[in-house]
Amino acid sequence: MQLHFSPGACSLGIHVMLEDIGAPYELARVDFAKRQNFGPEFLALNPKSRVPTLVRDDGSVLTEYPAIALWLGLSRPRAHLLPEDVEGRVRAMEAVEYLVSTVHMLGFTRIFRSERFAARPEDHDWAKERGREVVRQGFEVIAGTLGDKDWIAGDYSVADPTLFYCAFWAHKRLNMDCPPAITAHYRRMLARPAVTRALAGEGLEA
Ligand SMILES: N[C@@H](CCC(=O)N[C@@H](CS)C(=O)NCC(=O)O)C(=O)O
Repeated sequence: MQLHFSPGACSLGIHVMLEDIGAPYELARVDFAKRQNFGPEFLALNPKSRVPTLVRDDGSVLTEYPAIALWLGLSRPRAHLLPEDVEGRVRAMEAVEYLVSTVHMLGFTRIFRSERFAARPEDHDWAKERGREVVRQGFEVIAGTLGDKDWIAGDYSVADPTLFYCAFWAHKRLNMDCPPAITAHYRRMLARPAVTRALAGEGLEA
């Protein structure tokens, strides 16, 4: 497998899952500053210009974070990245979907890429504040799901590295105050060797 990633992007969550699985994989860095994700080589792989992009061992390409997470969980059952039961599986994917499509795409993206949400520079602060509201609300929802559990779906699952990349952005990039359950989950993730290896592999500090 080959993971196309950008350091510290949402691909970090998939990177952690690959480390959890422990099967061989390669990393292919996509340099956003050089707009490599809009270059012909990358577009031939993923016309959506996005990471994570996963090239599987048969050469086929899988895109969209939730689909990649689901495929990794289903195709590597021995890694236990999805709960055994149907209810546990859909709950794990419910959290993945919410974190990626709402907390990330409608929250963090408003903060990091305000120009995509407000054309006029004078409106960028408004877009960023709205993004922070979405993230705050999203973290409250996920903190409620966590309750006093260690992991979102009961056992550790693909939902946890997904919350991790969001919490990494909140703690390391934005210095945001997060609900205690989110910060405790973030610390639990940082204590996992797979997370240490993924961060090191991207040249990031915990
Ligand atoms: N819907 C995609 C979104 C992924 C996404 O937005 N990735 C960001 C990095 S966190 C990206 O590739 N951004 C490049 C860009 O916006 O130009 C997914 O679920 O994988």
